[in-house]
Amino acid sequence: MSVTAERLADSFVAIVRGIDVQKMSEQDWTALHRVYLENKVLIIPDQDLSAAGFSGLGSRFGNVVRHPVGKFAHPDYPDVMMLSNDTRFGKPVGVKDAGSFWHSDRSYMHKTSNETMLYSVQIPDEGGDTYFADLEAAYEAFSEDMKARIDGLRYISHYRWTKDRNDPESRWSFMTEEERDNTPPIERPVVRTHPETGRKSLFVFPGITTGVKGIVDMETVESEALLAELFEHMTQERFQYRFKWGGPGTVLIWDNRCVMHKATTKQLPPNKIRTLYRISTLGGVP
Ligand SMILES: O=C(O)CCC(=O)C(=O)O
Ligand SMILES: [Fe+2]
Repeated sequence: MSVTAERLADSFVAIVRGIDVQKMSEQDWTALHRVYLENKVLIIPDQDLSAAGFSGLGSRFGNVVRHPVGKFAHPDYPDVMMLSNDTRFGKPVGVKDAGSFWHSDRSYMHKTSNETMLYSVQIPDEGGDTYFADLEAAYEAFSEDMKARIDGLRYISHYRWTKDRNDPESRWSFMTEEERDNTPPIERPVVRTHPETGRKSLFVFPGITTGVKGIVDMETVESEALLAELFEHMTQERFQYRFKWGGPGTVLIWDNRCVMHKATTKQLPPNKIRTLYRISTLGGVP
């Protein structure tokens, strides 16, 4: 096979062709891994995967880690989580909205996630796009003064869905006591150095930190002002890419260490059915 990657945005995102992810030689894998680190988000269309095959792709990247909420695991392959707004025998097929706000997966867990990958099973004619933002580009765009100000700062992150825990869509409403205990508030660096590329990126996320305690050892007023400034900066369109799925059979892989992402499934009308498989690999402690 000959792997080709075409860059789709200024600083990140590539579409990869010429590869069958289930039949990669060592050489193909090396090429794929290199373009992944260079582009941070890969789109690989025209794949034909079962949940087992998809799980196998995850294992090439690292140790597949199950989602801290177990309710929507694939019935036969629990490493694979179901994202879906479909129902079967009156029961939801998967989690309806896996995060219609800017975040990085498992950033609230002691060990975060390196890769997350999705595989499209059913895609509506419109809606359900996935947004990405390049947080290395966002960090690099700061002045040297701002970089000096934020380097070394830490913040408190906490796994949560909305401010309102009684909201029926809130994760708090369907997490078990044990799952809640496993997701306590946690300290994180505002700037993270990528363990494989050595590049720095912002590692604080608008959707995960809102309502949480803020920056460690900083007055609340100052912390809130700084977070608001960071969030405004990093959510500018110039750092973003909007991915339109187009149809089934596409693998999407992103690097949680240097990009954030956002689903748009909160706005998806119930007649627009969207079903995907999801896998995440275990990362280190930032
Ligand atoms: O549904 C999407 O577009 C993205 C969902 C998401 O945030 C995730 O799977 O981690
Ligand atoms: Fe996510």
